[in-house]
Amino acid sequence: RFDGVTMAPPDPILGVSEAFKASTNEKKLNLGVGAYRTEELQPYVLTVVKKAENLMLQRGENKEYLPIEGLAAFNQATAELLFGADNPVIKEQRVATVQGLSGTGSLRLAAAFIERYFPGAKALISSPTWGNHKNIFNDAGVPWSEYRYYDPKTVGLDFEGMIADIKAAPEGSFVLLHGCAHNPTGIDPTPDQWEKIADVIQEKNHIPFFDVAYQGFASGSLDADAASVRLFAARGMELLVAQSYSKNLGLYAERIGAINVVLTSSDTAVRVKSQLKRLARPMYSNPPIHGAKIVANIVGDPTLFSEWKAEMEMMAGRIKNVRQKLFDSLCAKDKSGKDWSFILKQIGMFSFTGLNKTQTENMTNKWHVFMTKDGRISLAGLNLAKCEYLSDAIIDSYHN
Ligand code: PLP
Ligand code: TYF
Repeated sequence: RFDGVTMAPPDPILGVSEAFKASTNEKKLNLGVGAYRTEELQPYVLTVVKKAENLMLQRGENKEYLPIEGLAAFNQATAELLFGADNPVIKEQRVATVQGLSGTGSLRLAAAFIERYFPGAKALISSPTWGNHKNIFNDAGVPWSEYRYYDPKTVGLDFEGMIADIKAAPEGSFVLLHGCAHNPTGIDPTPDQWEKIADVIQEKNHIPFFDVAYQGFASGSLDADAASVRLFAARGMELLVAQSYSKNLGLYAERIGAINVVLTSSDTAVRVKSQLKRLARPMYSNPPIHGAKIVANIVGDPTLFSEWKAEMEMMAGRIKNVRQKLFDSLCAKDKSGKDWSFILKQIGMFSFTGLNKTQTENMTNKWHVFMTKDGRISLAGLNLAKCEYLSDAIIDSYHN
């Protein structure tokens, strides 16, 4: 009776890792998935995470079910990291926070909430965006459309287009924004542009919906990377924020994150939280405890907290170093006069190279550089030693 089931297409990002594994070429380089690697190109478990896990073992912490909303100490810590502990939204208890199954699960829970309480409301997503955003809204039954974001001519932000499309959307749309380090482009609005985006969203009675997957990982500073979200919260707006600890704490497989809804009263926050729990219960009952305890233990201990910040700066710093080296190497080798400065202007673990589909195929087929077809490369999968090789591959692919 299952004979009619057709083959599902592979995930365009995770499929790249499969192709990489299958390659036998010794020069192969995996710049597909956004996962941090050391300078030796190995996965990295943060020292501070190991310390927190040891502490948990020593204390003999149990593995009883968490409540539906997750670990209370985690929920408190995660909202405070995002908004700052002395933010009025925290002080006035105007945030409904529910622990989610990392960024993806938190986005999905929020999408289910939108579908239930704002039926027919549209989500607006950037063009391009992280591929899973479309899947999430499709599966939740939330209609979506795109707003202009990337301008191929400048390899920068199409700010005019973005503003025009947000303005043209039906009132009360949910505008999905990347809090920092836009995936896949690495292009973020300036503080001034964020203010203007907030202006149009307010004008149109839209609801901002932030996806924060890289707090602290983009610039190395937790506060700097939360500036966009805080700017909106300071205007007294209602907004949603999905958080992930996959990148900034390297907890990819622990599935730890949260959904935060900022409301105008603590009373509404209590009711919204109760409905988020109602949606979570039939989907997965309650979230996993391990990652939540790691985060709560690290943030709750001043020594561990500062160790985390140092390791995060180290990771962000390594990515900035390869970014610089790749730029230097491209400038030194390329004789065409092409302006490569966009590489230095981009933020976070990704660089959008502007390579088209045929050119990315040349990258993979001829040079064994595995990357997504949209021209994105993950600098987290690059080390200083391979920058020259990569720049040869990019120059060859551009001019072929
Ligand atoms: N949103 C964006 C923009 C991402 O890049 C990612 C992946 O890192 C996520 C959400 C969610 O990832 P996870 O489900 O591992 O937290
Ligand atoms: O964009 C990336 O590479 C990361 C990791 O289904 C990722 O966000 C990619 C695909 C996916 C889940 C996570």
